[in-house]
Amino acid sequence: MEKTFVMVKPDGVSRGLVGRIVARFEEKGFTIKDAKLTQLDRQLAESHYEHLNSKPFFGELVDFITSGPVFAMVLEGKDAVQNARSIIGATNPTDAIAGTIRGDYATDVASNIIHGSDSPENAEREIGLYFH
Ligand code: RTP
Repeated sequence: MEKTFVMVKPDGVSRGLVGRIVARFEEKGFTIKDAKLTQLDRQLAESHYEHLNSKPFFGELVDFITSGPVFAMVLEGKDAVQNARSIIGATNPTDAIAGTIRGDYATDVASNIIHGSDSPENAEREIGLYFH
């Protein structure tokens, strides 16, 4: 069984979507191995998104992700990384099909409700950043 890291971003938490989002992963067959509500400091946000630190939107991204609590989870299941990305939907909600979390709940790439690791290696890295 593979593990992945999934995080409801501040917009998803403030809109009261945590329960519905967790339910989608449970219904799909994932097991919750760990979870917590937490607020990111800038250092953790910059580490998490360091692959984007040359992008023009990096400052806004860090401001946004540290603007309120997030709900971080470790989920386990078969092909967990890929299956979670399928449930989450495309990064830009405009491209995310209905039935995915971003397709159903988001309209803007800068506030797209949820993060999911994009590879098993990054899942391991992100689980280490948030749960240690
Ligand atoms: P995430 O890491 O949040 O799951 O997103 P992702 O893999 O689907 O996409 P990634 O390329 O890693 O981008 C990380 C987050 O940066 C924000 N973003 N903003 N303003 C913009 O043009 C822009 N582009 C990306 C998104 O919130 C994206 O989820």
